This record gives sequence, C-alpha cells and structure tokens, in this order.
Amino acid sequence: MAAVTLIGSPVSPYVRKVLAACAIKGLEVELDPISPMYGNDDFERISPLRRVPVWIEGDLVLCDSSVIVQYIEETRPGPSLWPADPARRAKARWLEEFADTRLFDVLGWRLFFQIALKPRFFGTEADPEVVEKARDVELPQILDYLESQMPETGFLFGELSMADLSVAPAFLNARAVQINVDPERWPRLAAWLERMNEQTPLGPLNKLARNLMRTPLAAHRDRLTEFGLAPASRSWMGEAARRGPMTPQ
Ligand SMILES: N[C@@H](CCC(=O)N[C@@H](CS)C(=O)NCC(=O)O)C(=O)O
Repeated sequence: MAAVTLIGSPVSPYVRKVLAACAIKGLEVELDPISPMYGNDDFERISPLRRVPVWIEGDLVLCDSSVIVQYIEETRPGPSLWPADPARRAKARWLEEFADTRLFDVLGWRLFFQIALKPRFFGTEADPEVVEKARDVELPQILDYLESQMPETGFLFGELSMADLSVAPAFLNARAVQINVDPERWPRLAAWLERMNEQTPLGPLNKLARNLMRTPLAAHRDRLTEFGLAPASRSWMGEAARRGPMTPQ
C-alpha cells in the first residue's frame, strides 16, 4: 500500500479522531499539520469544503473523518474500530454522527472557534450572544444526553471504539476556552473523559494539541517529531487565513 499523508492540524478534533484510529491499527502516516483556514489553492482543489482531515494514499484522496476511519477499518488489519454486534455497531455510528454534527457545532464552532480562532485568524470578536446561548442552553442539553449514554466504567460499548474516539476530542478544545464538564452534574461523562485521556491513544494526541495551541503556526511541523509523529514532505499551507464555504460567521 502507498504511504499515507494526512492533512490537518492535531488541534482539530476530527484530525485527532483519525490519528487515534491509526494508533489503534498501528498505522503510521505522515502529517501536514495545517490549519484548514490557511490551506492554499492546491488544498482547496482536493478539499472543496476547505476542511481537514484529508487522507492521501497514492491517487486516492478522501475527505471527512468518518469516511476516512471507515476506509481504515476496511483496509487495515488490527483491532476493529467498531463493536462486533450489528446493533451496537449501529448505535456507535449514531454517537459518531451526533459528535460530528451537534456536539461539534456547539463545542467546536460556537465556543472554541468563536472565542479562540475567530479573533486570531479573522480579527473579529466572538459574538457574546452565540457564546452565551451555546454555553448556558445548548451545551447542558447535549451533556445531559451524553450522560445518559455513559457507562459507569470502561468505554461506551465496553471495548474502546470509534464512538468514544469521536465524542471525546472536542472536549479538549472546549477546555482550552474554559468550558469544562462539571463532575457534580455529569459524573459519568466527566469520569469517562478522564479515562479517555489516561487510557487511550487520545491522551498523547490531546497533549500534542494543547502544545500546538500555544505554538505559532510556523513551528507546528517541528513539534510533531517531538511527539513521535512524522511531518509530511510537502505542505498545503498558504499565506493568509481564508474562510471556506461552510465556515460560520
Ligand atoms: N464532517 C467533517 C468535518 C471536518 C471539519 O469541520 N473540520 C474543521 C476543523 S476541526 C475544518 O476543517 N474547518 C474549516 C472550515 O470549515 O472552514 C469530518 O468529519 O471530517
């Protein structure tokens, strides 16, 4: 099989989701750790939504973390990324979908992007109404639902699966803008997040992401090697930040 290049900064929860799947399968990839906002014209040609992650393997180019992890599962040996039982597998896929849509909309776009990225990349301030509603109304509803799905011990479906690795990553980005899960109100969710950090490949990836959040973009490639990841031989990084067709205001 051809060598794999993955485009996307580990600051992206979706990129960490794919990297965690690779770690479980023992699969090494080369990484171009760009922020999608800084993708160049070539990036836009292969990622029409200007989004990361993008998987390149020979002539094959795949966009979207769920498409990519499904492809990894179908082409690579090693532990399965989903539960074996069809009903549990279907439920795991639903939680992946919930995480990639509603959970990320609130934690990723209305909190992390508004507070941390919008001012930094586009020079505009966070919209306080969006942030307040996300934090005080929308997020608690999501956390109540996730709490109802959480086991007392272990992972969502016993063994670690893509359900866990899809739901957990965005919580780190939220923590970076002081949005935390209150362990008094959502005890199972908070304890599961701790286990995800301490017992799974997401832990070291979260450590790398935290480090990159404090590092100027130009130095991100050098940080990868310090964390045991191989930088790609080419980069799709451009000069200035641009919005994609689906970047929120
Ligand atoms: N459904 C996609 C979502 C990917 C996504 O939204 N990635 C973010 C980074 S966390 C992105 O590239 N955003 C840039 C933009 O939309 O402008 C997936 O699962 O890969």
